[in-house]
Amino acid sequence: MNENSAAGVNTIAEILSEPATWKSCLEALDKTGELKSLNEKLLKNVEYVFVGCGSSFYLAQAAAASWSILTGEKARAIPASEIMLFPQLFPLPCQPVLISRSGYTSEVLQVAEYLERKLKLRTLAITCGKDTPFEKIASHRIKLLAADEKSTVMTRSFTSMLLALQALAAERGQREDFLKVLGALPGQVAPRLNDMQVTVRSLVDSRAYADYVFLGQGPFFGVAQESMLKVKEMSCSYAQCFHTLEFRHGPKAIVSPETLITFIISETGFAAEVQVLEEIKKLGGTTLAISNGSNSTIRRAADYSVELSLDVPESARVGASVIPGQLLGFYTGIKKGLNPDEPRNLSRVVMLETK
Ligand code: F1P
Repeated sequence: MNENSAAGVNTIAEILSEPATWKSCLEALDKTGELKSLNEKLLKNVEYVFVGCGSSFYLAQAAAASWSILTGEKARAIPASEIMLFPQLFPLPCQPVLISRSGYTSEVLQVAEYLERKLKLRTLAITCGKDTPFEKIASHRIKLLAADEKSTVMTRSFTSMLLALQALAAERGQREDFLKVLGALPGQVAPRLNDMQVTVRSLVDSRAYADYVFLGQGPFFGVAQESMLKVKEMSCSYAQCFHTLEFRHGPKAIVSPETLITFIISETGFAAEVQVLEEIKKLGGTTLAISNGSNSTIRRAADYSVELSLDVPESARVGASVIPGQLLGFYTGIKKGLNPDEPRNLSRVVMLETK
């Protein structure tokens, strides 16, 4: 950080640029018609396997759940390292979708080589990088250059690549309605950003937390994972993630007022997830509810609440649901005197030495 730039100046700008970035990425994809032609080239009636590392693996989890919901086809997410170390676990036949913001991550490149050269699979690569080895290995590619970040941590690249994969799923599932909804999303989310910032800043300013838990189900589990990673990366805090109802099965033993438990509440699982929220509040945890709408139970059980208030179907809200977690990691890092633009111990890309 040079002496005259404030800590986190790049990261906060990148977070607040998300709606505009989604708009330009989705419009570029629509203009070229590349998703339509890509959809015709990709395999049909096989399982889709989404692959990535770090944030890109959590993006893979959210994308896989979205894919099954939007297309009715089987899909799963696997970290690139699992394919490297346990190739026998890789499901065949399948259509691999490899995710890498940089296009330089060694594990993803190794997997791309293995799938293309050894298994003769035609992989799809989605990246925000320009002229990368990644795009040269893959048979098909989606490039979102406008979504790349200066910062180490992924924020707008995560949500933009997720929305692009959801748009591809909508193409595959012949969901013209969903494509329209994605196009309207930036205009709905932009006016909500200020309220999100006010709520998250008041939460961060109100007290220090000893640790953090993030809970989600379905496509929101990948969002909970990514929110957990943002808090870890940008504020060097201890954070965990579970499927919401899984939290009852042991992990809730850690609940205390110093623990901030964030519920990323779906519509599909609303009643069951809000029940857990009530139980955790009764155990004395400090709770943050991120939902599209609220009700008396949430208002009673959530110490803090972010209501997205988006007039879009549940699947279209998955990307926007990660923004409060991005802001939480950012403002917690700033409060701890850290610089989210240059997180401790991290680099923008994990490139391993070849032995
Ligand atoms: C993704 C990644 C990030 C992590 C850090 C290092 O790499 O592992 O998840 O936060 O920035 O890179 P990529 O393959 O998506 O470029």
